[in-house]
Formats: sequence, structure tokens, C-alpha cells
Amino acid sequence: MPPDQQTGQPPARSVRSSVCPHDCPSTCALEVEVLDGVRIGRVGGAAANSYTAGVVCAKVARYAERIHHPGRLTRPLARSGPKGSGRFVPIGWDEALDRVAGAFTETTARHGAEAVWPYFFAGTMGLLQRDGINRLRHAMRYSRQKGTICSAVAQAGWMAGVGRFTGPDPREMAKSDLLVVWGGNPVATQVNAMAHITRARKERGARLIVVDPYRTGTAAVADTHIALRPGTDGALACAVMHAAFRDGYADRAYMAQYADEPAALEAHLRTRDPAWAASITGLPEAEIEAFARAYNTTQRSFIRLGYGFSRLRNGAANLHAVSCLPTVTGAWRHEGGGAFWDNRSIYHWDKTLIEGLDMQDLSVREMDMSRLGAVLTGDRTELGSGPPVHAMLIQNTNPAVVCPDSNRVRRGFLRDDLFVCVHEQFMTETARLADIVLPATMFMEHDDLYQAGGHSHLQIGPKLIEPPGECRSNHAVLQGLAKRLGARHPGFEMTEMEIIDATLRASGWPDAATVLERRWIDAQPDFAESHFLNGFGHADRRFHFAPDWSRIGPDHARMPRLPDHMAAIDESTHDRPFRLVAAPARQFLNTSFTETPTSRKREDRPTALVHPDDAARLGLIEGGMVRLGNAQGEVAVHVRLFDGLQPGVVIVESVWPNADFVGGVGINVLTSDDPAPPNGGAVFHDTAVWMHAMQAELPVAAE
Ligand SMILES: Nc1nc2c(c(=O)[nH]1)N[C@H]1C(S)=C(S)[C@@H](COP(=O)(O)OP(=O)(O)OC[C@H]3O[C@@H](n4cnc5c(=O)[nH]c(N)nc54)[C@H](O)[C@@H]3O)O[C@H]1N2
Ligand SMILES: Nc1nc2c(c(=O)[nH]1)N[C@H]1C(S)=C(S)[C@@H](COP(=O)(O)OP(=O)(O)OC[C@H]3O[C@@H](n4cnc5c(=O)[nH]c(N)nc54)[C@H](O)[C@@H]3O)O[C@H]1N2
Ligand code: SF4
Ligand SMILES: [Mo]
Repeated sequence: MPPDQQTGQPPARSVRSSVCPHDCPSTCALEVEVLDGVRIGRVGGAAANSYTAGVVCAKVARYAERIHHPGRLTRPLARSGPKGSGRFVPIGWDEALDRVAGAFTETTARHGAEAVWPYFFAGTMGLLQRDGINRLRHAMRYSRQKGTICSAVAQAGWMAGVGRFTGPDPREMAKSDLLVVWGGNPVATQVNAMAHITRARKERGARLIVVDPYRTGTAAVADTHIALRPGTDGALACAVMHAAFRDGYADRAYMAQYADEPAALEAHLRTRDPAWAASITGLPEAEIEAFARAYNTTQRSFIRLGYGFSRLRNGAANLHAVSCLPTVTGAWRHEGGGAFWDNRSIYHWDKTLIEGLDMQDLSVREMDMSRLGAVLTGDRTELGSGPPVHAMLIQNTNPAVVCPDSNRVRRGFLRDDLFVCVHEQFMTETARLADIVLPATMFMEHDDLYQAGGHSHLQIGPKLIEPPGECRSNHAVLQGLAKRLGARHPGFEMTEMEIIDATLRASGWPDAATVLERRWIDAQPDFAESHFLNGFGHADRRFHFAPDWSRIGPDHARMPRLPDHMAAIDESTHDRPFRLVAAPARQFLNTSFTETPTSRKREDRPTALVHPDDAARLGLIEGGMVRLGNAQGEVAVHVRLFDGLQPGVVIVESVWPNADFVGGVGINVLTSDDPAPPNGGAVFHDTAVWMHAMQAELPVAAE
């Protein structure tokens, strides 16, 4: 809306377009009620956007609670007590940036540029504010970051078979006869998918089947919930394909044209029958047969792959196995058929300006972000022959809570010879461990450019209101540091909107003004391309049942040649008989929203969902407390009795701040930083633990 002609002020109460920046495949097109130049009111989904379709999740609908939160950081801070004490004093921006630049310069002089490690993730998914930190990294030859914490495993599994990150239009879910939500919980993690699924159920009588170790919100509303043991999806997928070949539903003509080794697959699957899969998955054989029949006899079957079943050591193999299903039945050919994971390849970005890719040198050391604890405590497999890390700038992530092996992460952050600057919206547990804390803007307070993983729209979220206090955007902080460090690149000289505009043009899209006017651009390729009728992404244009895993990652020798159960998980043992899944909580988004009162109230407290049979054996009662542990540490949580999972499986929804646990030790103390084969990735849902009842009054042993 244009400014008022006389005053130059934005008009009071207007509804403006924006984009949800959170790390969620829905990337909702938003309509924000702007009350004046500094405050917002209601936030809703854009009805005119064909994917958002007027829906947003509850936590973003009440975004005023987050953006106008009294706990927001508004001034730069310098540590005034011991590390981790949480004692800080306010300082000016110039002094803060001088101190950060000074620490980076001194570190470089003493230990070399690779001793500085800029560290970031997807607290905002805006391409500029998220990835701009790489421009500073490359200009200064600071250590590179392997971005594994979220999608590396799924990415490897999808790439292996399909060969590119595209797929059937997710809006086609509304035209499907069978929806299989596999290892995802869209009711909690991307609510818009449910709107399209619900349409198919209402208009076509479509069935919804959910494959998940526990009865999630999505499983609870499904026609069928298949509650397998975590890490056994490869076995289930093999049995479904076995039945397709056995019962005459394998589309041999389709495979002859579009797949690499159908005959080898058929022979290999002969021994992978439902009885075999039953013994691995813990599911009754009849349930596997019924699922196979439903899937194999439906042409318009749409598998929506989540990230959950890939957060395991065998996750890439399992995701690949599931992606083989529509190739065996030929479901890819049909409208409303096929499988979908992520659409990231359809945007063909040129990110040279945003990330300074023209300065990137691949010989500079790269370290795995999921192994932060190992890096900071001197693990040579990550450090290689380079120096220890002595200085960090952290943007858009809260690793003290979200990284695996969090006791080790904390030990690393407490090192006296490590300087840390955290740029944040709130005083997170990572910020508390910093030397300098800088206050960050939120998405309505800066400009950014967005793509969507779970649909096909690119959008711009413009600045709508002024930030509180002295908050600055990531771009502004990088500009300030670049100036002090002598980092040169055109990107440091441009405004946010200039970079957005230039990036759009360089990538073959309309300019920023046009995108703003049209609100979004739909980048979904046409039907033939989306459904791989012109071939899959590999050079031979075929789907690969027998992937060349050596092209996907260095740890490829362990990968199965053809889809299989890959026995590589943290299997339960006599000493650690339970399998822990730390799945996302509905009212939080990673650790974002753990600061808003409504989300906290609705989530209540860190809780273990325990099967009543296990509870009876261990003497656990509803509302009582249980300790969960392994060699890395232990945590204490309250118990809820829950029969929507197999005995031997336990769920702790996440990611609660560590401070919310009795004893201050959070769930990721138990999760491992073992990199998943073949190309790394964190294994948040792959943890064998012991459980013991505890007295509520006894404090858990903190480190
Ligand atoms: N146990 C367990 N652990 C997990 C997971 C799990 O399922 N279970 N999931 C994992 C996954 S998939 C992920 S992606 C990670 C994510 O973990 P994080 O990266 O920590 O996730 P977020 O909460 O999305 O964002 C982190 C921070 O970014 C800040 N932020 C947002 N926008 C901006 C900005 O514009 N500028 C700056 N400077 N800061 C900003 C927010 O205030 C927030 O504190 O967690 C992982 N950890
Ligand atoms: N409300 C909310 N929304 C979020 C997030 C959040 O924390 N809260 N996080 C955001 C982020 S960063 C991401 S990456 C996405 C992730 O969202 P999803 O794609 O939904 O992935 P996950 O949440 O990790 O796990 C989804 C489901 O996988 C199940 N699962 C675990 N192990 C297995 C297994 O071995 N097999 C099968 N079949 N299922 C398994 C879990 O029980 C869980 O219900 O959500 C985003 N949206
Ligand atoms: S569903 Fe996801 S993208 Fe949509 S408003 Fe909620 S967090 Fe944002
Ligand atoms: Mo994620």
C-alpha cells in the first residue's frame, strides 16, 4: 500500500502481503494486518494462493505474540560474567561490530582464516538473510559448513533414485485416490498439505494411510495408521514391491522404458516377502498384505514423503526404497500419482550475488554442522589437518539445543579460547553462551526472497514495519563486518531489495517489482516434466533401483545395492531396550515459538509417550517421571501413557529448551552425531535408550 501523500507515513490498519519465513515446507503466502508503522494484528493465509489456500498454522496466526514479545533482544550485548553465566551489558553497535571483527582478525593472524567458522541454518528460510553469511565466509576464506542438520539424509535417498529435486505438483494430492503420508506429520509440521489431502477425501473418497512409528495428529485422522518400528521402512517398502511383482501389479512396460534394473529388482525381492518384513517392522503380516494391496491396486496413489523416516542411520536407504514404489507400479504417470519429497530444483537460482559463489574456493576446509560438538572439542576427523575453531558468527540457529550430543556442544562452547558472536531475536541458550550478542530483525522488519520446498511458488516478503530498539538484519550485520574486515564483493554494497531484484533477473524470473505486484510466481514445471514422462534426473533418464551411491556421498560402501532393510540403526539391546524418536512438537518450530506463552502452554512440558505395557513393567505411572539415558547422558521427563505405538518405542516431542527439563539437560544430550551414510546428516530419531522410573523430587544428574 502506498504511503499517505501528506504525511509520508504508512496508512493506519492495512492488510499487506508477506511470506512465512520459518523452516517449514509450506512457506505460506501470508496476509498481515499492519496496525501502524510498528505493530501487527492478525496474520492469515492468502486465500488466492492455490497452495496456501487461506490456511496457516495456529502458531503463525498469533505471530503478534512472537514479534512483539517483551523478551526480544533490542540492543547489542557484551558478556560481563563467566562464559555461560548469562550476564551481559549493553554496548553500542559500533563497539560490538569492532569487537567481532577484531576477534576474527586476531584469530586469522594467530591460527589462519580457517580457525574462523561462520555457522548458520534456516531460522529464516529467506534466501538473502539465510545464506548471505556465505558471502562473508568465501570473501575471507573462513572454514566452510556442510549443511547436514535437516535434509542431507533425505536428499541422498531421493537423489539416488529420482536424480533431481522435483516431482508431481503437490496440489495434485487433491486429485488422488490414495494418499500415503510416509514419515511426516503434516497436521503438525505443514498443515497446508492436509487441506489438499482433505479435498481428495471429501471429493473423491480417497483413503489416507500414514506410516509412522506413533499415532501422530495426522495418523489419528487417517483411515489407516501403520505403526512400524523406527528404521524399518526399507523392509516395508520391499514387501509392498514383492507383492506387486507376485500379484501381477508390477508395470513391466513402464519399468522397461523408465527404470534401470527391473529384472534384478524382481529377483532380489523374491525373498523379501511380507512375512520377512513382519519380523523386521513388528507389523502383522496381514497388515502389510492389506497395505500392499491398497497401494498396488491404485493408479492415482500419491506418496508424500516426510523428513522423519530419514533421520536414521539407514534413512537414505529407506527413503530410496520408498521412492521405488511408484516406479514399480507406474503410478508416476498418473495425475494425482507418484511421490513427492521437495521441489528445490525448480527455481534454478543464480545465487552468486547472495552467497559470493564467485569467491568460493573448494579447497578451503569444510566441516559438518551436525558434528558441532566434535568440532569444538577438537575431533580430528572434522578438523582435518586444519586449526581448531577459535571464532564463530552464528545466525539463524540455536545449536546449543538443536544439535546432537548437546553435552559435548556445551563443553565446546565453554572453551575459554573460543570467541562466539550470536545474532539472534531472543536470548536463546546459544546466545547465553556467547561473548557478543547482536539483536536481529524478524521477517516483517526486513526484505527477503523465498522459495517453497513443499509447493512451487517463489515470493518476496517485503519489510512491513520498523523493528524494535536497535535490531538489525543479517544483511546489515554482514555489511558492517565486511567493511571492518576489508571483505569486498558487490553484494556488500547493495540494499536487500537490490540483491533480490538482481538475483531474480539473473535466475530468469521477472524483476522484484513484478513479483511484488503479482504476489507470487508459480514455478511448477508442466505435467510431463513434473511426472518424469520425459525421463528422470540421471544422465540415462531412468529411475535407479540400483543407485550409484558413490556419486552421492563418500560413505557409500555400506549402502545396499538394491532396496533392502539396511541393518545399520542404533538397535535396541538388553541394556538399552527402547527406541527413542524425538519428533517435532506441533506448537513449536524447532526451538522457535518455545518463547511464546500460548505455544508453551499448549505443549505443557517435556513428555515421554510410553506404551502402557512398558509402563507397567517399569512401574511408570501417568504424570510420573522417567529417566531416559545412554552412554552420552540422561534426561528426565514426565510420562504420558499412550497406546499409539509398539511396545519398545518411546516418543519425546521436541525441541524444548534444555532449561525446561528437570536438571536442565535437554533431549539432544541423547541423540548421536554419527553422520548417516552415505553423505552425512543428523540421526535425531535413531537412539536406543534405557528407561527407569524416578521420584519426581530427585534432581537428574546434570553435567
Ligand atoms: N531432538 C530433535 N532435534 C532436532 C530436530 C528434531 O526433530 N528433534 N530437528 C532438527 C532439524 S530438522 C532442524 S532444521 C534443526 C533446526 O534448528 P534451528 O536452526 O535452531 O531452528 P529454528 O528454531 O528454526 O531457528 C533457530 C533460530 O533462528 C533465529 N532466527 C530466525 N530468523 C532470524 C533472522 O532473520 N536472523 C537471525 N540472526 N536469527 C534468526 C530464531 O530466533 C531461532 O532462535 O533442529 C534439529 N534438531
Ligand atoms: N510444528 C512444527 N512444524 C515444523 C517443525 C517443528 O519443529 N514443529 N520443524 C520444521 C522442520 S525444520 C522440518 S525439517 C519439518 C519436518 O517435518 P516432517 O517431514 O514431518 O519430519 P519429522 O517431523 O522429523 O518427522 C515426521 C514423522 O516421522 C516419524 N518417524 C520417525 N522415525 C520414523 C521411521 O523410522 N519411519 C517412519 N515411517 N516415520 C518415522 C516421526 O514419528 C514423525 O511423526 O517440519 C517443519 N515444521
Ligand atoms: S504452516 Fe509452516 S509456512 Fe505456514 S504459517 Fe505455519 S510455519 Fe509458516
Ligand atoms: Mo529441518
